[in-house]
Amino acid sequence: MPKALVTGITGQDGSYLAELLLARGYEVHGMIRKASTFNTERINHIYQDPHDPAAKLFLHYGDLTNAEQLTHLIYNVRPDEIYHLGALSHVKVSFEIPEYAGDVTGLGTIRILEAVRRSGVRARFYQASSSEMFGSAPPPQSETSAFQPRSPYAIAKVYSYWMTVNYRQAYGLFATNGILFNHESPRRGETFVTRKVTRAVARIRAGEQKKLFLGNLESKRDWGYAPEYVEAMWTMLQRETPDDYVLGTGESHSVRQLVEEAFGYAGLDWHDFVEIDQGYFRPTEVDFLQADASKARRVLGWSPKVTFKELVRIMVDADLQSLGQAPIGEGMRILQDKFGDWHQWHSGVTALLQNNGTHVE
Ligand code: NAP
Ligand code: F7E
Repeated sequence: MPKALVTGITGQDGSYLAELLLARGYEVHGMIRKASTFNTERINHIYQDPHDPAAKLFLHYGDLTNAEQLTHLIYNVRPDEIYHLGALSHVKVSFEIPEYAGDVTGLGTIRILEAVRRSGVRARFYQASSSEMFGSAPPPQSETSAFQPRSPYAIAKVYSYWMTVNYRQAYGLFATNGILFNHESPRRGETFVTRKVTRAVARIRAGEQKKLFLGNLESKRDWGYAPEYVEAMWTMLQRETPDDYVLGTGESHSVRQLVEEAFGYAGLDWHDFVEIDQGYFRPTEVDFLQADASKARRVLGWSPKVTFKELVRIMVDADLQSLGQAPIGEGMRILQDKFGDWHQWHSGVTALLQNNGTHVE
């Protein structure tokens, strides 16, 4: 049975990836942080009592700032694959706590790579690189575009990107960068703009919120559907040789278009609800991201199915449902059409896997 170690397992991507790995017969080890409140909401549904002899998911306390613990974990688990997804992932927050962003999102990666090298564990390594690294590079951005990062987060990711390349070249590690453009889902953190908007739409429709305060409406992003991206992470580590790949839809839209689409879907006029708060603007913004993912299409056979409009509908419907409101319904239909089994629609990747003939439970 292959063994995987996932950092950031409690995050959006980590939770979808853990489902996928369990469904593919892996023993999954996840690193979680000690918090005084519960931070395992996204993985509670796959949690297994470790006393159960059939248990395949194991959680370990740790932190990306703690090299000793990371080394201990890698040496003891001896994973075949490491998916390094843990990070301070919020760009705006990285401006507020830049040193911490560098420590976790930058140095956290070298702590893992060093643990792998020193332990002699022959694990394949996936680094969660980001389209934010392209910063002000002109669109469309591909693997050959120059990095022009515009935030402490992006700079820390550039450091991690090059460390991953360096360990591949210097020590022959199977180390791969997935350079992922924005990917979203009903499990997206509530302060990222897509989820902030779709959640507000649902709350306004339910009479629980009156206004939505946003920052820059003009920046453009290439937004895709997260469960499709974690599938490609796995595919990257199954290749014969390590390499770096851009993942994105190739479609780009402004935050303004996102707002129009989400409110419009719910039958609301966004002008009645949205106000601009300068506090949400960033000291330096990334204006225009649009992926050229032709390499991933050619080499990995990966092409995403969910479009921007569909993504917004999936997320608005999910947020309505989570408030106990009736979904408008398009989002559910999209998941059913594209992935089958609409009963599992909120889980997304569960539906994806069932479509492939495997089961999570
Ligand atoms: P996310 O939902 O914010 O999850 C981040 C994960 O990292 C959480 O599990 C978090 O744990 C963990 N973490 C944060 N600080 C940590 C620390 N000091 N020690 C250990 N774990 C820590 O992020 P995501 O959207 O799933 O993204 C996954 C990865 O891909 C991140 O590295 C992100 O930067 C990168 N990425 C994301 C996108 C995207 O559009 N989603 C695109 C490109 C790259 P807690 O739950 O305890 O906070
Ligand atoms: O911002 C604008 C904001 O925070 C998107 C992370 O997963 O993707 C994510 O980073 C855009 C920016 O994501 C608000 O200024 C306007 O232009 O949702 P976001 P991000 O910064 O693109 C990349 C690929 C990652 O790697 C990151 O980890 O929306 N915007 N008003 C706003 N953004 C937020 N958060 N909140 C607002 O009120």
